[in-house]
Amino acid sequence: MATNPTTLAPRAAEASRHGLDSESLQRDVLENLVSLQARYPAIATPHDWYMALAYSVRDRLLVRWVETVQSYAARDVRIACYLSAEFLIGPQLGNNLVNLGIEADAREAMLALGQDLDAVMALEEEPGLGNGGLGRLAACYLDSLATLEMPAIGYGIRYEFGIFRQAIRDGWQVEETDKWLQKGNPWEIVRPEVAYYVNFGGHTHSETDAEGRFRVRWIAANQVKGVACDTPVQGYRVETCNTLRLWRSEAVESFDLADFNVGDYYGAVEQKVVSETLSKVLYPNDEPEMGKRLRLAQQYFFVSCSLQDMLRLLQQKGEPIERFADVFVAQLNDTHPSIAVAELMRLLLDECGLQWGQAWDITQRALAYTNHTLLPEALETWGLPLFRGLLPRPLEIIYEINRRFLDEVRQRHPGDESRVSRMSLIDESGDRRIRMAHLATVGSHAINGVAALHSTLLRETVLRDFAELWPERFHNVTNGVTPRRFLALCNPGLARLLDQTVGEGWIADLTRLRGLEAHADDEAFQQRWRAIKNANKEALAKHIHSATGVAVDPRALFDIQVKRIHEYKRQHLNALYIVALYQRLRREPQLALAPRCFVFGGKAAPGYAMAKLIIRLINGIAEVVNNDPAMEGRLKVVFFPNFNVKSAHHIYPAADLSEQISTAGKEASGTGNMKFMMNGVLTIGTLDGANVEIREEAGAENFFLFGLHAQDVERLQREGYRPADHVTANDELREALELIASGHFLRGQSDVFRPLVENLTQWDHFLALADYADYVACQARVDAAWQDPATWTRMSILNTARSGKFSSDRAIREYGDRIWGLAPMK
Ligand code: H53
Repeated sequence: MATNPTTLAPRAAEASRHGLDSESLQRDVLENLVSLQARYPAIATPHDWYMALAYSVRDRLLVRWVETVQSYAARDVRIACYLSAEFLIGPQLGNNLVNLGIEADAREAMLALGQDLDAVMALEEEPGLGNGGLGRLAACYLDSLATLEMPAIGYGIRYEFGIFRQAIRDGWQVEETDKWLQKGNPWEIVRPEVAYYVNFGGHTHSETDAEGRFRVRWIAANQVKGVACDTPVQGYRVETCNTLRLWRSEAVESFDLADFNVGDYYGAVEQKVVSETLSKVLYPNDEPEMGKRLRLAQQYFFVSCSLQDMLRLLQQKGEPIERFADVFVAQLNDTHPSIAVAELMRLLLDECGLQWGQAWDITQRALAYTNHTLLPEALETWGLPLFRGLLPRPLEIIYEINRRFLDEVRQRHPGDESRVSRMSLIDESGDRRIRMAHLATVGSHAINGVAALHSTLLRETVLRDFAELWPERFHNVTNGVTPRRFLALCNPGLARLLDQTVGEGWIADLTRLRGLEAHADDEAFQQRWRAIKNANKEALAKHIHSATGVAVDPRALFDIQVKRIHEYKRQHLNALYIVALYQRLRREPQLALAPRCFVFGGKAAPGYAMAKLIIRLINGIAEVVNNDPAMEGRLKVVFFPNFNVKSAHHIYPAADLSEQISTAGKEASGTGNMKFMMNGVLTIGTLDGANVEIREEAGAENFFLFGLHAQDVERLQREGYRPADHVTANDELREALELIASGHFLRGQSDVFRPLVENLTQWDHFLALADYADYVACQARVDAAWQDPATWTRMSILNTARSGKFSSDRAIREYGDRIWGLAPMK
């Protein structure tokens, strides 16, 4: 794609194509320092140098970007639109350098200017426009779409404040606002001319138009304007540069006017503030459904802007409305954009004048839905009064979709009213609520889960009735992560060794890492492998020291659990084991136990008290263990604050052991597990999410497996689970729980951790105690393997070698084949 020299006049293309060599970069950085930052080298701050370099790199993206956009407009291609409330894209500079293939040139250019590229890159503020896995997945997929040269646009929200910054004070999580835009964002291009109006509130009015056709008009109480803010997404060493288009909300001037005319100036300003609030802040979406009006408004806002943008692009291409689904396919990333089903119908019916049947056909062909969770508390539903107040016209359309859909169900299953009420888009069991997963499913031609196990469970549980009705619509696409960011960029030492061993092609074809298998037992190769890991561990040790003040020994086993803090992810299971180890070492100082450094990282949703308590517990354990001379440095515990994409770059490459210990059946996929694996990290894990496939690929002998299977979990919970039995049966566990409850890890305050201990011993919703003994036994196998470096290194090499499946390139190819009807252009 995007190589057509006729799309720009050849001379213009030539002139705008900045050189990729170090001299031209150096020249441009100096020029930008003056012309954009108004500085000269002697007084330039490090941040000025960052901006000057970032703009120089951006210029190199722009010509590819413009050509890519032109070629999509001109050619008969289907465009994949990825609709997501979150894009956790991470720092951009390093990734763009890697994808343009100019990292070495940039390093040389900056050196010639007296600057260190790594130090300059470290200054970049990351856009935290996502909570965790789902948002980061969207970013990996954009990288792969561009790399595979597939026509694609990412659509989302340009939050002014992204995910909060996590500080740790007295061991507790404290949330601080994320002012990522404070110093400007060199990667963003605002397009005030690309703007759409979005209705809220008011009522609807039916009328018959001049041609005698029945039409519905939505008389809104309020309108908000969405303005496009674009970020280029450069593919790896290709000419394609796709677009991430995020919507920023603004006030609609004409709406203020009415108030202004009657003298209500302050009322008009207030309206403006409300409109601009819409894209102000990212919600922590992994909290149980919170019924926030603003959150629903955000979802509708970005979905409506995106669909209107697609209609405009269709028109620009000179295509008739009937061709909408031939030109576009929109992937709904979880239910957050699922209002697209009603909104596309509304646009086609009310704005384009299509009949229901035709509009419905287009909608279903254009939409596809990815489910990312089975947890009942995380499945979105909206109460009817809230929904009706904000979106009266979409609600009418949802009622009509539901009426027609339930007629179909009744025809297939006459008399089965319990099935009808289970499948209805409206949950009538309590206060009436709209089930967004049902809406997304009914409105889509394809529905997928994100790992093999999760897709199976999705078909068997949450969407069972739907899978019975339309089995052909259900798919699995196991998640993937980009090897550009999570290997090439963040682990340059290993990347160099991979280049030398299997050739550079691995970055765009990760299956080539299989070539490493031949070297897994080679002693000299193993030594190089270990040297790289050790260097990464030393680097992480420095980051840990500067972030927490804790000194850790890089020779210890780095045992790492980084992910959102949640009971189902079971950081507390890990913590219980550490307490048990601590007690063992206190009792038996001579115990032959390899030195370990446990590292935790991750944010707790601000309203999730139990998750915050788990953070406090980890910090409490860290304080006691790290300061106990009896541990002789054999045990260290660290909570690394503010885990984000930037710190992840240092963490994945430095780990020895990856903790993937969620209750089986609860983690849809996980993607951190894949990032660790690529970096040669061994997994201790349950048969949950993508762990199942990681183990299959790595080989059972290269994976530390423990724990109940998903069916056991389900059965145990159905039949009645009694956590106290496990406490009685296991003295070490009982003592660990008692020590925590006693306040030992909180300077003697015995009341603080009590709720956690009581929760575990009475309910233990996620079966941490049921899996405890097996986890401990498995950790003993880890210890034994670690004590034999040749065995460990072999396992590590084989994990990297067999990680090819988990490239997001593979996942995107599968979406292209199975769901979008879209092939890579390469
Ligand atoms: O999505 C990831 C999965 C992970 C799952 C996560 C996720 C969110 O980050 C947010 C909401 C949601 O429903 C699911 O928990 O297992 O790997 C990407 O698919």
